[in-house]
Amino acid sequence: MYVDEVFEKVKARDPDQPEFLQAVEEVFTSLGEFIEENPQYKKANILERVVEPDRMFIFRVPWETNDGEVMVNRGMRVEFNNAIGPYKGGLRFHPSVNLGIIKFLGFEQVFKNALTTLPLGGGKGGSDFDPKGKNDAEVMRFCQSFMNELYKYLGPNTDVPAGDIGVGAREIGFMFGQYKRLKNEFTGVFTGKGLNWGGSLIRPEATGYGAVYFADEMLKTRGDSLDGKVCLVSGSGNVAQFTVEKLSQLGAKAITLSDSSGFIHDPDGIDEEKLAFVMELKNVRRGRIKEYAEKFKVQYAAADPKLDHNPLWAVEADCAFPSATQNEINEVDAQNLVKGGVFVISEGANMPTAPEGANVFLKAKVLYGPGKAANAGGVSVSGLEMSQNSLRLSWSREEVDERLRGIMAAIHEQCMIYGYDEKDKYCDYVKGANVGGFKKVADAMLDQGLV
Ligand code: NDP
Ligand code: 2IT
Repeated sequence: MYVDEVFEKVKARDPDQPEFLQAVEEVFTSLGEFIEENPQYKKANILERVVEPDRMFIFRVPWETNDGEVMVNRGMRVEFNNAIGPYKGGLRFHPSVNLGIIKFLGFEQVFKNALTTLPLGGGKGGSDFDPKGKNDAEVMRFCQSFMNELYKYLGPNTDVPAGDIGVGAREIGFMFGQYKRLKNEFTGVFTGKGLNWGGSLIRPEATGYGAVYFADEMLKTRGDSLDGKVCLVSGSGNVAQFTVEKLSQLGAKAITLSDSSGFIHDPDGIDEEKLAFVMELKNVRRGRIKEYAEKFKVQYAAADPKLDHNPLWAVEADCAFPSATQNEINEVDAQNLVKGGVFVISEGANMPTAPEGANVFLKAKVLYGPGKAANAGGVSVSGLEMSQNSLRLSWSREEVDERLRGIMAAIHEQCMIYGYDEKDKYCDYVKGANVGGFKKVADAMLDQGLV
C-alpha cells in the first residue's frame, strides 16, 4: 500500500527519531483506507510531502547563570506546514527536547490545528533548557538569548509560538518583550500573552477546559455526562490544573495529580481550596506535588522507574485525563485503566498513550479521545487570541468560553463523521481525528500546487 511505502521512506530517512516515527505511523494507519479510496492524494504524493517540514531551524543559545557560569543550550523551531494558515504551535523547554520530539509535536500540531476550524498552520519549537532550579533572572536571560535568534523567523502572519511544557506566562512575557525590542513592533506574535498586553481571557484555562468539554461530548453520545464521575488526572502543570478546575465545576471529582517525582491520591477529590494550593505550589513556588500529600494528609507514591507500569493508572475511576507528557500510558497502564473501570480517556497531553495502549482502548471500545482532538482547545483559543489582536479588541470571558465549547463540539463532530462505524455503533476517534485533520490540510495542498 502507498501508506506503507511512504512510511518505509520516512523510517529510512529519520531512523533516530522514534517519537516522530510513532506519530507518523499512527496517522498513516488511520489513513490507509481513505487514501486508497481517494487516489488524488497519491497522485500528488501528498503523504511524502506532508511528513517533511517546510523548514527547520537549529541554533545555539548561550546564556550566563547568576554565578557567571556560561551555559549553552540548543534551540530549535520546526515550521511544519502552512497550507491553511501561519505556522502555529508551542515552545517546549525541557531537558529531553530534541529534533525528533519537536518534529512529532509539529506533525501532530498540523492536523490538530486543521481540526480547530480556524486558519492555523502547524509548527513547534523549544530547547533542551531546564527551567527547574533556575531563578527568574536566569530564565529571563535564557529567553532573551533564545529570542535573539528565533525572532528572525516569527511574525503575526508567519509563525506565532505559544507555551508548552516548561513555557508558561513568565517565559512568554520574557520572549515577547525581547521580540518587541528587537523588531520595534507591538504585534500579536505570541499567544498566551498577559491579559493587559494582548492576551486572551480563557487562554490559560483553554487546554484543560477543552479536554473536559471533549470528554463531555463523548459521554453525550452514550446519553451520559460528567456529573458524579471519578477522574484520574496526571501532571500538575497548566493543563492538569484547569482540567481539575473544570471537572469540579461540572460535578465530577478529580482524585489524582502527579509530577515527574510521583503522584498523589486524594479520594475525597481535589476541591477549589486544594486546587488553589496546587496553583500556588506549582506556579509561584515551583515546588513538588509531594507537598500536597503532606499538607492534606493523603497518599503519595514516588515514581519508581523499575516498575513496568505507573500505579496512578491502576487507581479505580471512570475517566482519565493524561496531562503530563508523551508515552505516559503504556500497554500495561491501559489494561489497568480498563480493569479499574475507566471508560473515558480524554488526552490533555500530546501523544500520552503508546500505540499498544491505544489498541487496548480501541479493543475495549471505551470512549478514547486522542490528544490532537481532545487537547485542541489550547491552540483554538490561541487562534481566538490572534483574531482579537487583529481586531485590536478583547472579548469577554463568556464569549471566549462559548466559542471554545463550540469548537470542541465541532471537533467532536468531525471525529464522528470520519470515525463512526454504524455496524459497530462505535466511534474510533483516533481515525476520525486523523482523517478529518488530514483531509483539510491535504485538500489545501492540492489547491496550492507543488510548493
Ligand atoms: P507544564 O510544564 O505546565 O506541566 C507539565 C507537567 O507534566 C508537570 O507536572 C511535569 O512534572 C509533568 N511532566 C513533564 N514531563 C514529564 C516527564 N518526562 N515525566 C513525568 N512527568 C512529566 O506543561 P503543560 O501542562 O502545558 O503540558 C502538559 C502536556 O499537555 C504536554 O504534553 C503538552 O504538550 C500538552 N499540551 C499543552 C498545551 C498548552 O496549552 N499548554 C496545549 C496542548 C497540549 P515536572 O514538573 O516534574 O517536570
Ligand atoms: O500542543 C499544543 O497545542 C500547544 N502547546 C498549544 C499551541 C498554541 O499555539 O497555543
